Amino acid sequence: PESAHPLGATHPLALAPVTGPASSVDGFVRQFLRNLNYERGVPLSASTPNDRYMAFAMTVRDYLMARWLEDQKRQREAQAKGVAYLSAEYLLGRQLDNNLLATGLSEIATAAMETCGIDIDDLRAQEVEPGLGNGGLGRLAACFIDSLATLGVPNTGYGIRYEYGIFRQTFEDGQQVEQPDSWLRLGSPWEFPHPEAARTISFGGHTETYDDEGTERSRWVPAWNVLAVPYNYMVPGYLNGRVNTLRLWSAKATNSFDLRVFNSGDYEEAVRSQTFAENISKVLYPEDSTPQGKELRLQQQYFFVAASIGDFLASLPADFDPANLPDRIIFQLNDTHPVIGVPELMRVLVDEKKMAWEDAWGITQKCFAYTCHTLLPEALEVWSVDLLGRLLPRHLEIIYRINDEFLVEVRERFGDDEMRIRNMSIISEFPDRSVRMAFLATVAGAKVNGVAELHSQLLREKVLPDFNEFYPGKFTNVTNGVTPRRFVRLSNPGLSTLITEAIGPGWVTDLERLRELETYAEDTQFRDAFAQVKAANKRRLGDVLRARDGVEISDGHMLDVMVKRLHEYKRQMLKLLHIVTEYEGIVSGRVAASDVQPRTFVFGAKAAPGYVMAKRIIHLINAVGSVVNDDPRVEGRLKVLFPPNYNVTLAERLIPAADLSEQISLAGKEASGTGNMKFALNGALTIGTDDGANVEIRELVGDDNFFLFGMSEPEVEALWARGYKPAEFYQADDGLRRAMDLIASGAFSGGDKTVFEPIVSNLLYDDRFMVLADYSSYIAEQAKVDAAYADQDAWTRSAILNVARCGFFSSDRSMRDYIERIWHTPPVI
Ligand code: B1N
Repeated sequence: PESAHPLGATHPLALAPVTGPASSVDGFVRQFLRNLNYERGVPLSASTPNDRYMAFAMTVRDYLMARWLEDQKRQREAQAKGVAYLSAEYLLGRQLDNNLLATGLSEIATAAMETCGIDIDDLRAQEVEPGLGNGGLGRLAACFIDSLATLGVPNTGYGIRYEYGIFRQTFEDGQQVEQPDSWLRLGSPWEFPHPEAARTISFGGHTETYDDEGTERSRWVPAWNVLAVPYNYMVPGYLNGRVNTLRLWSAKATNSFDLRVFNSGDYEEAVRSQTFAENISKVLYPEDSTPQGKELRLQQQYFFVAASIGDFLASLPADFDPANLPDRIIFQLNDTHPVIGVPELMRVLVDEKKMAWEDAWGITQKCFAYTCHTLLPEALEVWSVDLLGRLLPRHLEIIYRINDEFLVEVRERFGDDEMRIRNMSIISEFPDRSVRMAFLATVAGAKVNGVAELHSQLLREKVLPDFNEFYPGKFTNVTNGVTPRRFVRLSNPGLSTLITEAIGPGWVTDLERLRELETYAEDTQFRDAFAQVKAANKRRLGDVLRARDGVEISDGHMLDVMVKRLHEYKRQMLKLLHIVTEYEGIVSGRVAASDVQPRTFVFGAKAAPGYVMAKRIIHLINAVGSVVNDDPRVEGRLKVLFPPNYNVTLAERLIPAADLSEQISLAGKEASGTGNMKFALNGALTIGTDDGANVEIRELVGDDNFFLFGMSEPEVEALWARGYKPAEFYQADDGLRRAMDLIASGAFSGGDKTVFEPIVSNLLYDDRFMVLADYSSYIAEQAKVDAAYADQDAWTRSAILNVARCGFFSSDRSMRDYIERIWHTPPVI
């Protein structure tokens, strides 16, 4: 029986007020030593750094525990509507500092460790970040759950506990080599496994019909099962005592696998099938934007979505009427990866709860909403009917019926317009019969949103125009955001102090208040202080890069940073052509090195392991870097740094140190970008195209504080329509020709002309992302950047205005937009 007490015990001793350890240095030390002794089983004197990190993290955890238990209980009892965020990725970053911040314990904890002779920075360094995502999409999910906890909105984040997250990138001879990311090797203090709450997830088999007291019904007779074991993680709000839950599922073999040992006597086979089951949550697919349609990926998707939907339904009271589901839950689909949840909910309602199809469909259409994160056609997920039918035969039937009924409605509206029917069908026939998951999500979702204004507009007009016409009002925009807790308050303590001294601490949860900094942009003292923070951040970054990679950042250099996944549409090649152009100018003698504005170009980028062109580009960046960095003629005025294994932890040091943010995708290709927001909020100026959320950044900060270049999306379309011939741009621009020729000459490959030839010829004869077309405009704008940087004080003023005007990009604002336009889930106080 549930007691009134959050800790659940009816024993009189447990009825004392629920508190964590005492919020004092002594209280912290006591709990730390208790954890060290009783949880790690070691005395302080014999403890390892990992013991100390684990005990420390557990201590921070202990302060959150009572609130967490209270919130779980409250959310059960309040019966308020909540958000189930379904995401295959959560790129969380390190947890320790975030949890210290959320509890307000930093000072006490630091002092407590001092009394134990422990440097808290050594503990921080122990933590391996959970890299359970590829890039922007996964990091966005992490920002969103942080904001929901901070706003006090009931939310469970659902996802997969990959045993191996995004690979660790190393370079060998300048080329990317992937290493497994065994982030769990030393154990994680932040997770709570609940094997007793495991859910059984079925796959394969066939369907059959049966007579259910006069009604013909379908049912699924699956062939095999796996267990989904939930691991819970705390998601604390910022200084508000709220703790939501992130529930990640781990695959385990069911007993039926073990039973085979008895039945067949084939021990090896039994172990093999166990391994097979547990493979499902073994590794994150390292593809960003280009899913490969692999069977294991579909297994992962169904595995976590079925477990999550089942978990939510099981949390409802036994007498809950499923007709009321839309009053209690919204399942937010983070891209198409969880869309198999749509037929899953239908299956549960129709086959298991015996609901009429029409009723179940009405409910389902209210319980899901879909966020699209891309415009690239190759990124729109499709599953072959073959594969889907083999793995999830009942779900395929359900999808067919959804589609049949949908197409009947389309015919009613538009008549027998076969072209339109073909274009709108959830099932596509060519090249193979397959299910278009974005279409399924659009038909099922109460709302469909893009992630920036331009992206949402293109989604309506170019990607899903027929659907937009068919469902007026279904499409909406919610511009992405980033959490100011991690990406300003934690990552940029110097700037945070400066801001708080100027306008008070309220900005951390009300980021629009940064506007109050506008007047400070005119204040010389403030500008000096701001510039000093930037310089200090560069030194902090220098310390990190020296320790991790043995490289130095030169004093007085502009820090020009491009960090994001390596993809041709993002155009790291354009950045590289700029560097080669500068270098070529110096070595050809046309430009005196002393006339070059000193710059350090920093890249951070992982390439999908199977993306050959992306890996070649990484190789070329490294090759150019080693030549440029070692050439005495450059006099150290140009430097290229490419620290390997860019991740959240490195981002937190890099972004606050940057002067210039490179956001240079081909217009119409980057859905939003979120790195762009992080840089602007940390006082970097942007050089960027009119793409994704850059458009909104520029509108807010003003043209004078943004370096715009390149074709607009309509200009891109027009150039395609005219017929794009990149070689013409090569012929027409001397700088471009010299840069390309220098690469082709083997200057960066020890004279070998073959190594980078595929890059050069791809640009000359294909260039899908129009690097050459935007080159001259980019170079011209970079000259303006140099000129602007020469006036340090004016630059700093612009940087302050960037910070002051980008409060809009808080993920708190994104969450409020979702709540108002899509979810209708007010905070529960
Ligand atoms: O999602 C981010 C956006 O800011 C970026 O512009 C966008 O590129 C990114 C398949 C994706 N879109 N699609 C993916 C990731 C993994 C995968 O397996 C697709 N990531 C984005 C947040 O909205």
